[in-house]
Amino acid sequence: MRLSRLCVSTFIYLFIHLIRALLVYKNKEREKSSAEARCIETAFYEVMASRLCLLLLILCSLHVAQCGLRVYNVYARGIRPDPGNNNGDGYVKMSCGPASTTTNVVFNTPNPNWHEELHYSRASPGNYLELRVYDKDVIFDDLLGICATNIQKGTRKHYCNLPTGGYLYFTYTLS
Ligand SMILES: [Ca+2]
Ligand SMILES: [Ca+2]
Repeated sequence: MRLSRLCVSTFIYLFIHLIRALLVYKNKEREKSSAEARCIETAFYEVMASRLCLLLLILCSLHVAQCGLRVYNVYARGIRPDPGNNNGDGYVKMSCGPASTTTNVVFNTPNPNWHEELHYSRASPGNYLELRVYDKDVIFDDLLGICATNIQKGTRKHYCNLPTGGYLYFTYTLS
């Protein structure tokens, strides 16, 4: 919310300066000769270019500042989706607040690595992060376990023991 207000304030600031520069240019143009007007026009465009550079820099810094929550390096070891079957077809549903994502299915392995990430720019400390591990099947997928935590600032590694066997590992960063 604070960053959004800053962004709006930045746009208002730049807009006011743009209008002011335009008015100054128009007034000067009326008063001066054509040669002088060209100089003013050049100066005007230089000022506008510098303002645009400033705007781009601010937008880039806002984008970096809003990275929020990132969940990554998600993998499992030793999952056992069916009795007597050590290989699984695992995938993970990750969610935090309104943000959610589902990984691809990694077929026929008890040790899947998932490369998908969950991003949530509005996350804050204490938010509930949940990862559900499934085994893909023909009709009904099996829920192998749920791994959940209330997120805290910084980078943290987590793992959970899955009830059907094996472990789920993941890392998250909350900035
Ligand atoms: Ca199964
Ligand atoms: Ca399966």
